[in-house]
Amino acid sequence: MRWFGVLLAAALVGCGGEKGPNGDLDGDGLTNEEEEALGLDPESADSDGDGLDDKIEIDWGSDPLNADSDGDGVPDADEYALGSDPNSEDSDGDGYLDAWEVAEGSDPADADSLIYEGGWPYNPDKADGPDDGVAYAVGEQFPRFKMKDQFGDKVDIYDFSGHGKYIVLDLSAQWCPPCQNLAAWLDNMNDDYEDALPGLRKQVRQEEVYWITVMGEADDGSDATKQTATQWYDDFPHKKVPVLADTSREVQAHMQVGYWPSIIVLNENMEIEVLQDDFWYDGPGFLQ
Ligand SMILES: [Ca+2]
Ligand SMILES: [Ca+2]
Ligand SMILES: [Ca+2]
Ligand SMILES: [Ca+2]
Repeated sequence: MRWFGVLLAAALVGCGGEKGPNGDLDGDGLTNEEEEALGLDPESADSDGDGLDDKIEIDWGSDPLNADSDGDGVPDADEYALGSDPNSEDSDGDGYLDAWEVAEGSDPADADSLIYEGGWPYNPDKADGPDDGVAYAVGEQFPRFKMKDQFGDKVDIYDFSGHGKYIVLDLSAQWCPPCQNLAAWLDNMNDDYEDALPGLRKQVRQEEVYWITVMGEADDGSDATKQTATQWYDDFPHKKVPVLADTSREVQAHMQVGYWPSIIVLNENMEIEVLQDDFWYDGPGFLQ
């Protein structure tokens, strides 16, 4: 009966130990049988080589055979470290995609951490614009200004490009009554401009048109500051309108402001479509 004993020992090694179905060749916590059923590599604890062991990915819900489960450009290992959802492009549902938040330094797993506190649009593929000093004429591209808004965020106006929307730039002074009336109309506090600009404020509210207010001067005529933007927002708390402070009067110089408010309409490529005169005297033709 000696031969039988040898066979039995061989069978035990074959069915048990590290190589058997219940074994764990790569020591990752998943049995070889489980790995085979899932199509994983039983000899590699990290089948897709993304830095996360198979068992961790199974428990967490990411795809152990894809280094970027949701294909959003943020690798699973990074999503794990960030605490974001490996199966959602916008983990916290705040409207800013994970990849954008990682690029801009906000927290993709915290809906209170935003690229722009105001929730302004963002364009990850925005082109470079010209510097200040370009011609101020219909068809010319508007310069790429960055200014602080009412929340203290530095806003790149080119983030409003590429969304298929017109952008109304309204350069106002805090002390100027027509500017205040315009802001009040925009925020539904009066109807002063409804005949001249029918339907426009509704389009702004529905984000079919972007409206950006640029504060050119404070209430005493001095340079606008971040405080000027904050005070304007306190007076006219429109949720869709960024209020930017033109602290060094760059935009004012560029727009060659002759009176307040001054208006420019840009298309999605940041080209000037409408100048002030068209806007006020012919109505907002760009809406039709
Ligand atoms: Ca294993
Ligand atoms: Ca992995
Ligand atoms: Ca991802
Ligand atoms: Ca987000």
